[in-house]
Amino acid sequence: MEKTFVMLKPGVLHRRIVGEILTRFERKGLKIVALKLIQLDEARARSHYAEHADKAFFYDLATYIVSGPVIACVLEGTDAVAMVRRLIGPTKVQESLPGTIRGDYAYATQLNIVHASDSKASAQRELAIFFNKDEIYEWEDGNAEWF
Ligand code: 3AN
Repeated sequence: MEKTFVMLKPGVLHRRIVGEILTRFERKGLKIVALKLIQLDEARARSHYAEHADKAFFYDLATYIVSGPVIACVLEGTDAVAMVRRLIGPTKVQESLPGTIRGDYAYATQLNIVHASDSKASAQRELAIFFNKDEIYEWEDGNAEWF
């Protein structure tokens, strides 16, 4: 079992589609082990996107991500990092195919709806920015064998 970090960006709340997006992950069989609504401050936003600090789009990205609350989430499943990346689709909206979350819901790369960790190491780093250990629940899954 592997954990990955997912964040629904502010536009998801504005568009009232939190449930729709979470449903995509649940339907696939991923298990929610942590979930919260949170307003990021600048420090946490910078920490989360630290690898992009020198990019041209960093200011706009950091401004957008603190513009309203986000939904932070830890999902668990076999190969969860790669599975979630497949479900959300590529970063660039021109490359995200219909059927993926970005392909279905995002029109601009800057506002590409969701963030998901791109490696196991990123997942560990990112989930620790958003959650304390006691906010991640190792609950027994009655459907575990089915998945
Ligand atoms: P991903 O979110 O798919 O892991 P990253 O980590 O390369 O992609 O980029 C982080 C975020 O920065 C993206 N989700 C997107 O909002 C924004 N971003 C990435 N590339 C661009 C770009 N070329 N122009 C504008 N925004 C971008």
